Amino acid sequence: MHNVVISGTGLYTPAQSISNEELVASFNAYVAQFNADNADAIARGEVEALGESSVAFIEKASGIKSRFVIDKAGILDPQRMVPSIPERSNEEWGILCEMSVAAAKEALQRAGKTAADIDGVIVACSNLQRAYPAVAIEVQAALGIQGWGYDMNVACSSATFGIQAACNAIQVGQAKAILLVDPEICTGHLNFRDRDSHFIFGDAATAVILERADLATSEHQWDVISSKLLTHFSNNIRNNFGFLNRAAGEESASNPDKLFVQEGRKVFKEVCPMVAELIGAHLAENDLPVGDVQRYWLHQANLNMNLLIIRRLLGRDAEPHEAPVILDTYANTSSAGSVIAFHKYQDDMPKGSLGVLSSFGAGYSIGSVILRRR
Ligand code: CO8
Repeated sequence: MHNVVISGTGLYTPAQSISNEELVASFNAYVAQFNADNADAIARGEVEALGESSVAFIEKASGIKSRFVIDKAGILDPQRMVPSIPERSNEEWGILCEMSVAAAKEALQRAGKTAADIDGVIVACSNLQRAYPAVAIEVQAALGIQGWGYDMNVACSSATFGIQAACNAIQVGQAKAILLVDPEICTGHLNFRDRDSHFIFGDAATAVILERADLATSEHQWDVISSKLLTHFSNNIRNNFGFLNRAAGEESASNPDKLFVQEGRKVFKEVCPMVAELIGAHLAENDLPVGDVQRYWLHQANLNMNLLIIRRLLGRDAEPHEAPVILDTYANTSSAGSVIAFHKYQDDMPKGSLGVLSSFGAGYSIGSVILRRR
């Protein structure tokens, strides 16, 4: 069995960003129009008036202040409230591929590797642009990587599950180095007319180079000590978009459940203890006291969730450097979130430092990866 290291990470951040103030102004313009258009029906009690969104609520309930997006204008247009991302010809690289390549180039550069060193590409994310060919094979072609590529989806936990898949292939000698990318256009499957969730997500892509420890040369190496995964079925976060929608009739196709839907409170209550328990058990299995971990790069869905998870783990509040926050400016970028935190908050840590990268989300799915700086 070969030892595996993460030797480089990369990040693609879209150029445009939407503040809570801008998002709420657009949402409330939509609400005013809806309530005016339906005034009579609302007065008769046939239609429920929509309530306004609020900047103060969003920040208090989630910790999110802004989010990066691929297309700001389409989202903020109260007549549209959907990003405008024109279809590309089959001869052009797709947008998920483009984001992946941008993140991958930084990861390769930090790892001191070129495309020729990579044996396989895994694209792991919440929503894929198409059924086939795999986005991973497109990324492979765009970067000139030999070997193989495949796509996988474990919602917000796609990155940690992808890390375990890459580790497995490297450990048994099927690959020397693997590029894992997590391109997330969450705004493409978010219902911006839903007050409960319109503020939650943003767009980004991350990349991770995993390779055999004895071949790694970069200054940014982290031993993958162990990974632990858990899934537990729940209907509390769903997206029923799929290839059978057109077979189910028009009524089904127009159901909002073809976009992201959740029971946010239930998710909060159920997932936090599961995550704290899994990370605690994972560290114990590896004879590592919780107090030895210098940093937790947690999934970035909700600030209050992360504070609670750390409190359960440590028995006290986290110092800011122990559980870095990026969701204030990125919002929830699904599988990219914990990797963005890792990418931005790792270089200050001395050799020997211990950290845990953890994801959690739909499924439910939870991943924990224990890392030590080399
Ligand atoms: N403005 C003002 N008021 C609001 C708003 C708003 N925008 N939204 C809701 N309210 C109101 C509610 O109507 C409610 O009013 P009332 O008490 O009268 O009924 C009140 O505020 C409180 O609402 P909630 O109880 O819902 O508020 P919470 O404090 O629970 O906060 C959160 C809501 C932020 C959603 C919180 O529950 C949360 O973060 N939960 C966990 C979410 C989470 O982590 N989900 C994971 C999903 S991501 C994933 O796994 C993969 C998805 C793949 C990507 C999908 C991309 C689109």
